[in-house]
Amino acid sequence: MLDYEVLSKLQEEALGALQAAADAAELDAWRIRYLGRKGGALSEAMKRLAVLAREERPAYGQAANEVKERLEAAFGEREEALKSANLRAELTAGAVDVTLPGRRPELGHLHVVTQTLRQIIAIFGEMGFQVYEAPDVETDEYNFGLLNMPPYHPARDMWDSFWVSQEDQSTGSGERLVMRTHTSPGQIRVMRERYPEPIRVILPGKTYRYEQVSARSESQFTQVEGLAVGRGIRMTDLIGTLQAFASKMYAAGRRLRVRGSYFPFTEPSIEADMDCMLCGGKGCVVCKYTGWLEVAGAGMVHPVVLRNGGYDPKIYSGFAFGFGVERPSMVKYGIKDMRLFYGNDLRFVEQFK
Ligand code: FA5
Repeated sequence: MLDYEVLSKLQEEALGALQAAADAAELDAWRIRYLGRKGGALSEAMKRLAVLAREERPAYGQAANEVKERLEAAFGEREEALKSANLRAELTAGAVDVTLPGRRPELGHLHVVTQTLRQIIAIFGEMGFQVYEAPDVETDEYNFGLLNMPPYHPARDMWDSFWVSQEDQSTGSGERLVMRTHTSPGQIRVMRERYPEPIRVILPGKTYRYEQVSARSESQFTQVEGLAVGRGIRMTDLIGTLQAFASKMYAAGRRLRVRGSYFPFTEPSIEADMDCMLCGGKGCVVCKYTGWLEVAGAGMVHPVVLRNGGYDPKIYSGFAFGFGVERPSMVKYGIKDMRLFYGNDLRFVEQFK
């Protein structure tokens, strides 16, 4: 074979092998095999210079150099091409399709008791009742004393209480503090703030009782207190208000029953029951098999309480009521166990979106 033919054959073979090199390692192996200084195919071909006739050497040397330059240039191009192909592959593999629709994060929603509470507030709002908020932690005096239950009054036993501390740290008054057992202490706070104006307010909030938790009772529950004070307010205003509320809150035709009762801070006192929607009046665990659900305690504000609030009972009269929110929610949504409300079971909570 002629010397030049050896060179062109070498070039042809090397260029073919270069196209077959598919990654950096194969490319490097190619470089060593063809362009390596020691033992590389081109270096070996250069060695022929030594055996060629003197006049043939320049032309052969030039031809070998041209092959070398061509191979180096081809190597550079192949290296670039492989690098950009690799980069493209990496980008495609990790590609994010920004045109795909996103996943919606779960949105929170109001708890069923909060929803019911808001409906209650809206209904009383339409009847002209303002919302007044009173503290969750009360003094013994507000929770009991000013509501006509002096210390050691037997009626205090009606409410099993969570006592917080032996004394009011903020005032150092030495008074006992209690988690309010009902929203009624707010009555005194509103009267003392609003005197001598007429009052028509509701006081919603959490209440706390040291009680056995059951299907119909919780140790922490929500109450809505109502208070109206003015001149010439009567029992019929109270019953009418409760009836109007019941017919707006529940489907028309709901029955409301009023019976005499006792609360130290109202005189006379009543309790309002609603027919049990859960069993249709037949009797179930929630209505204690009576067919009726006790929904509210109420009455005409006791003269002692009016006086404690600053209103002269010879001039003013008033009515008050207090009811739980959980029990009406049970009636409205057919919930058979009060413990579900605060049991932290999302399967329950998410039914009321
Ligand atoms: C009272 O708490 C009085 N303060 C209500 C009142 C206000 C009477 C103004 C007169 C004038 P009673 O203890 O009955 O009353 O509670 C009122 C309502 O709270 C009950 O009818 C019931 O719906 C709800 N309730 C009472 N105890 C619980 C409990 N453990 N769990 C859930 N709801 C309760």
